[in-house]
Amino acid sequence: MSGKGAPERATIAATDLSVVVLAAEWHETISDGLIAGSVRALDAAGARYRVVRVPGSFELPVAAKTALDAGADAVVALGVIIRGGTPHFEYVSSAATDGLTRVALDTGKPVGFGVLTLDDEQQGLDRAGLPDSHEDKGFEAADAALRTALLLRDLRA
Ligand code: DLZ
Repeated sequence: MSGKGAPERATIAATDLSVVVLAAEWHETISDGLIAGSVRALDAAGARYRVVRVPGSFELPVAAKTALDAGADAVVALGVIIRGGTPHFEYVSSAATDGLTRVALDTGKPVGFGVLTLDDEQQGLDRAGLPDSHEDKGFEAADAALRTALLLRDLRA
């Protein structure tokens, strides 16, 4: 997937939303960039949030479910999974992706998807919202979570 075609978006106001940012501990530089991008989006919208580290991307779904069941309006799930020489990449990527999708559907609450599945570290540095990056996937994931939370509220009204 390329990042081309992403829409231009105006700033939103989400001062009454409470968000949990979950970030896997693997690949720290990229992961820190993703967290900073998410925080930029949440601060810009005025949302309340906390950032919680989880051991790895495999643990993101259960942490997301727990945070949403405990009352969060939305979760932003951040992870960095880099392909290695074994099939582990596919298992962790699928578990994170399928698990987070299931959590969103089971809870009826948004999960911003900021899990990068990469062939190498450079692809992550290019997408991590760092000074030399050309994409900011952490910001995009948080922005999508907030917009979806507001959209779902509107649909339920
Ligand atoms: C084991 C593992 C490996 C090999 N690679 C990654 C990775 O690139 N990114 C990531 O977020 N987590 C990785 N993990 C850890 C798993 O997600 C998980 O934490 C462990 O298998 C323990 O359940």
